[in-house]
Amino acid sequence: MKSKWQNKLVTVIGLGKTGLATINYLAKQKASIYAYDASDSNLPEIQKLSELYPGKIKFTINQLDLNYVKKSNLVVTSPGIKPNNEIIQNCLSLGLRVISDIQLAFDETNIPIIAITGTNGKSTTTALISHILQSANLKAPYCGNIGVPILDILNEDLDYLVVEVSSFQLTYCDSFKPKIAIWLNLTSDHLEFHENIENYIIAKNKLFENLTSAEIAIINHDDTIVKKVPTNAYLIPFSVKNDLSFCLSAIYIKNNFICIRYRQKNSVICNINKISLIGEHNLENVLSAIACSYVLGIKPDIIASAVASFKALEHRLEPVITIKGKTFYNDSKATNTESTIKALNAFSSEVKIVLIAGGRDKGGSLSEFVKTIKKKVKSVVLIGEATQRFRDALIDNAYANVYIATDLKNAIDLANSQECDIVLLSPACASYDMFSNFEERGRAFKDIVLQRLAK
Ligand code: UMA
Ligand code: ADP
Repeated sequence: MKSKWQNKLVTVIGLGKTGLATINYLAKQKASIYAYDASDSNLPEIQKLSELYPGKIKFTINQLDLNYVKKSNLVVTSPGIKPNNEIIQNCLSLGLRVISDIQLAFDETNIPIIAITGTNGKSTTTALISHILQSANLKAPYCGNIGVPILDILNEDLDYLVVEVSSFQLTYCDSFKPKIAIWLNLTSDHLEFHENIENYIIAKNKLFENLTSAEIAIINHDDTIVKKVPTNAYLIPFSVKNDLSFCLSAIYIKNNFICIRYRQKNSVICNINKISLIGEHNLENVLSAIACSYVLGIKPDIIASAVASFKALEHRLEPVITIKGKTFYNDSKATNTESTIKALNAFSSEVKIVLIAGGRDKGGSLSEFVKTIKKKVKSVVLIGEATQRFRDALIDNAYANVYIATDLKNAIDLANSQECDIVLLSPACASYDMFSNFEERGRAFKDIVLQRLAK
């Protein structure tokens, strides 16, 4: 059978996970590909693909060949390429459609999509929804920004695609219309990409702009920006703070029970003490995941037991080990101050916490961060490029218990030498000054703790 991609040329920008999955998907459908990357770090992978699809793939490194771009029917860009990048600007001025892999997948499939976005909590919520749906025997794998490119699993026979969607990917969407869209929260982040918070909000809004009353938007009623999202979707607000029983449809907590009301039907799902994840922030994730599963017809008892059996993802407030009364937590995924604040607030004020923070500074305001540290943290050990600014912010606000470490090993030793109940790695920073990503940082933390201390 002739593929609709036969005799079509697609330009793919970026040869990381997204670019490679896009090329593999399109080349399999007989498209011709022109691929470009500024660096040669994934050269072996693209060479392998070229051998797999002989004559189909042309690529250049660090030197864009505009002749190929001009002849292209479509441009698929990786999410890490900024909108003001000269290449993107060139493609747009040539009148080319520039889209993300998420938009391409949407164009290509009839599998219903559940899309999850937000500054924090996306991966946890995405994995939890997939876990609940799979507990109900549905084929609903997670994919997207969580680390599994959507195009890698598109050809499988599935009931749902549970897709974590970043603001970067949304920037390059035009007609994306999931069946259910979830927006968890919005705080200042990713300004290096969006330049200002207004652009960041515009990107998030794109998830909702094509929805009609036939689609569902599950949105955080407690977040002043999220609750104002312009959309025609059928709304299901969620709240961990307010009783929303007055709404036509909503999910909320009453007397410690999770209650849902959906199109006039009311159900109680479970007591919040049955949830395995800790912290109020995770309650937001759980409410949105329950609402999503409920509207898809999953029975409350199945939802309740799936929520109870779900384990925290690696690097998200992940308990590592308890040694001599001290529990070590790996929260390496906390790459902004907001998520570190949430992590600290997940513990009672009675426990003594030593916080290991720092890394590549994202430059945002530190005032709430410092306030929370003053309330909840016995001492702070700082690492990485952020050390000086974080130290100054703490000392200037009369918080003196600050230690400066030379590296992560030294930070763990300094933290371990103090009397406390919890040692929490929750950096509030990106990892790129010392590690290749947050996963490597989290694994290094766990390895050092287990090797040096757990003897
Ligand atoms: N590149 C260029 N020019 C540039 C920038 C990058 O050529 O100006 C090239 C790089 O040399 C590299 C490739 O582009 O070879 C990397 O592309 P990418 O940064 O888009 O990364 P991918 O490997 O395709 O991974 C992306 C997501 N990365 C980003 O959004 C930065 C992954 O999310 C996602 O898991 C993956 O697609 C699969 O969908 C990571 C992430 O950090 C975890 N996301 C951000 C976050 O969660 O905060 C949004
Ligand atoms: P994302 O995929 O959006 O980065 P994750 O689920 O991986 O989200 O969690 C990232 C970090 O954010 C974790 O360190 C966690 O402590 C924190 N976090 C998780 N859910 C929320 C939430 N709803 N609000 C604020 N912070 C959260």
